[in-house]
Amino acid sequence: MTKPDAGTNLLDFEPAAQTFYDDVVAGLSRPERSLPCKYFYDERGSKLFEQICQLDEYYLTRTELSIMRRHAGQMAEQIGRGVMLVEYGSGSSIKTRILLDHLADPVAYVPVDISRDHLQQSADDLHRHYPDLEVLPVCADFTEDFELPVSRREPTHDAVYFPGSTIGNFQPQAAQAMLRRIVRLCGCGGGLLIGIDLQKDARTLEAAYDDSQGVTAQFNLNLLRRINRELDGDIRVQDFRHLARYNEALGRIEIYLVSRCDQTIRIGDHAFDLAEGETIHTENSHKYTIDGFADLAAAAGLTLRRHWTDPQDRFAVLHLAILK
Ligand code: AVI
Repeated sequence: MTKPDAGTNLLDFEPAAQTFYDDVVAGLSRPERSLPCKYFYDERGSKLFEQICQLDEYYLTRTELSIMRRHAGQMAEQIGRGVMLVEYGSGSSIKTRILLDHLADPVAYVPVDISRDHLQQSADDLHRHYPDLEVLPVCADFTEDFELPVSRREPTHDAVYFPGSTIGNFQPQAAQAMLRRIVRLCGCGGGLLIGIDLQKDARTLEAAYDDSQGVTAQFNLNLLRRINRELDGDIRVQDFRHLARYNEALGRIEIYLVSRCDQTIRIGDHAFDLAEGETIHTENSHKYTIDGFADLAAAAGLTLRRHWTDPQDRFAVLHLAILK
């Protein structure tokens, strides 16, 4: 771990080498086969995700942005003066800038991301845009514990900004563990500003995750391409199709790869027999109610202070406080 001295020097927690192969073999060996969604984001996957964010059917990104544009002043007021703002994600987005433009005298901005190159580049961009703001990037996996850097000026408090409804990709228990980690990181007086996708009709949700241009299908199938390339796999990608369905009881979109035929796939030394119609579960995207999320957060030590939604109540941004 190296400590930064100034500017955008990177604080590096050297995340453990990813165990892509082990995770894939373990997931495909389960009776209900699955693959972790964190592996979607190789170079092509990240580009496809950017395309998804522009799709008509994928209302999430533009809706969150509209909420930020409309209410950033109130959000900044809630967060308070003299904050060290810690963002989960690399912070190159318009949303971050909208928030920073409204904050009163922020002491430092700390983007946290596992992708070192992307993080350094977006931190440098941000530093150019806000030359008076201390930018202290941290390369770390925010699903694990990490330490905050020391800023030149002492902040009055720390707050985490976690946009994009990424929390929805975690099972509620894991989401709660992450909220507890935020409470430990920021301590008393700290806060959290978080974007969550709200529960709604299955049709709107399923269209958002199975778009008419097939971009989300390509995003899902790209995981198989990545396995072939990086793990010496022989998977015939055309022998799988994308499936997205809303599980109303669990309040989540579930994404699967469905085998189009009986087949054997080989990955390194392992072989897996799949029957026609058999599924590999690749992602969950949980949809919350405001009250449901507030309860989850309360059990982790966070109190809902205020929230903002769009006129159709599709998406919400919540401010939660860590009480003394
Ligand atoms: C990153 N995450 C919030 C997206 C979501 O909506 O759950 C990932 C995604 N998967 C398919 N489309 C978008």
